[in-house]
Amino acid sequence: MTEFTLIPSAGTAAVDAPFTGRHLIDGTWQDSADGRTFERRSPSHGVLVSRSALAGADETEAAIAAARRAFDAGCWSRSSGKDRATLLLKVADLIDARREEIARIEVLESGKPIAQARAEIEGAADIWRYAAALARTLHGDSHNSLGADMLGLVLKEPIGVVSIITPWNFPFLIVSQKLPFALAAGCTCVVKPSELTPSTTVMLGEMLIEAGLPAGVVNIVLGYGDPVGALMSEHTAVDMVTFTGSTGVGKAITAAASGTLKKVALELGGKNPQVVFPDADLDQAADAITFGVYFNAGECCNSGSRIIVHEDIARDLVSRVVELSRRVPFGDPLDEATKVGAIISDAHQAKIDGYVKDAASAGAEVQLGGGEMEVPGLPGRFYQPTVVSGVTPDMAIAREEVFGPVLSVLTFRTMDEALALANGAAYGLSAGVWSDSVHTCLEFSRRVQAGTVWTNTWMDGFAELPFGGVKESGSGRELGRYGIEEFLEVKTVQMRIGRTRQ
Ligand code: TXE
Repeated sequence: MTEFTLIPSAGTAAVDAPFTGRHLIDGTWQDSADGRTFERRSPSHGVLVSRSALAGADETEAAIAAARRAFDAGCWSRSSGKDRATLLLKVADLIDARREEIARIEVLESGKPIAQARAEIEGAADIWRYAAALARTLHGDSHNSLGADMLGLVLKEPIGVVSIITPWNFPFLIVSQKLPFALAAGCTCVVKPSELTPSTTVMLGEMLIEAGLPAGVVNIVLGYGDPVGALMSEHTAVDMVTFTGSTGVGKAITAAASGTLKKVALELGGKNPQVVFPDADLDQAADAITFGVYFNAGECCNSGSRIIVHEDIARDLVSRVVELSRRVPFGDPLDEATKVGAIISDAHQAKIDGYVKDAASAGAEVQLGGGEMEVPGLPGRFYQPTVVSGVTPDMAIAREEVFGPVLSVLTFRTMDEALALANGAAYGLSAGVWSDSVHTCLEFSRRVQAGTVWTNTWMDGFAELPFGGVKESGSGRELGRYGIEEFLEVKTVQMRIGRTRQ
């Protein structure tokens, strides 16, 4: 038996011509003033996928100024919920119409499998539709029990100009967890996608223009954290920053934003525990654990990368997960059968490998994988499905986000021990519990420190349900009704009625 299931190159890597990305500033597509560009090569196929204009401070300033002018002019910020919803729905239809084109670029820039890219884009269109519905239901409160001659109004108003900074792991989905909600609220925006995956955000800009969005309401700048992201965080004309990415950069953004005390919403990393009790359905748990660790090659803030299993069933569970792991198809992201594609960059591959090697030298046992992997016919970077048992809480692999196809297994004896391990990490994004007992599931759910708890399931997602973390996983919530509340400011109006004196 071969050790892993490999999908060789389907031989269809070709990109007719690299995608050309320009900045969208005040309704027009622009190159950088100095003509500088940056390139992205496919992490799986090595081909040149895109060449994008590289923004400096001047382009970033221009984009922020355009967003400020548009907000203050009121063409969007004072428009009706109905008009906003109509536009968001048009964008959703355009996303559906261009799904294949977006998915292909997403695959080539990120290395993720085509079937997952399609699902991500379908999910994104659904979120645009959900945000459209929210735009029409925005309302505040009225208070008529303040006395006969007083009326209190609580208004919800758009917060203003929002900087949106996104990462490379779900480029189209993550911008769609922020931008439609900001727009539904009436905000104007400056968006910076990751320098590794800029192109599908540019496509989204094209769709916004086609749908009829007024100039300056959404501006897109392409480039690096320094200087673009940093300027978007500190600028006095920006009212809020929403960021998804690493905890380190989240802290840097918070520091940069503190000069103006602007609002910051952060969706950062996770070290998500899944606790498996002895009465769990082990077939179901093993299947979901395998999915949860390899989904998006583990390059996922919700990766279920830390299994905390009762010691009586640990051996059984690990052997089931190892067997399932051997059957997960790794390989060419353009092949329909592939479930796990390439790793985003050489540096990231080395980081993943470092965690596994360090754990092994500290006494953990590598039950499967633990190294780089060749996929026939592809020059890119792939990492083996990896299961590491005998992990202890002091090891870096148990505490830090690996962001790769690597599962760490720890064991426990009691609920208190399981919770101490689960809550022992600095992160608090999501957590899971596997048990047949509703009491066990509820007790764990109430005592675990996490923004989302999955019980007897892992990583379902719904536009209706809020998502975000506690502790070093960030602040604020995306999706659900909370997703739009983040972009709203509360204003209180107190009205004295009639001619009474105070
Ligand atoms: O993210 P960065 P990276 C985690 C994961 C991964 C690690 C590093 O553990 O291994 O982060 O990934 C912009 N001011 N996650 O290096 O650097 C940058 O240009 C403003 C978790 O790619 O955080 C990009 O657009 N912006 C995660 C975005 O920040 C700055 C998703 C994210 O890049 C900036 C991705 C600065 N000073 C990685 N520096 C999740 N939560 O899902 C960089 N940027």
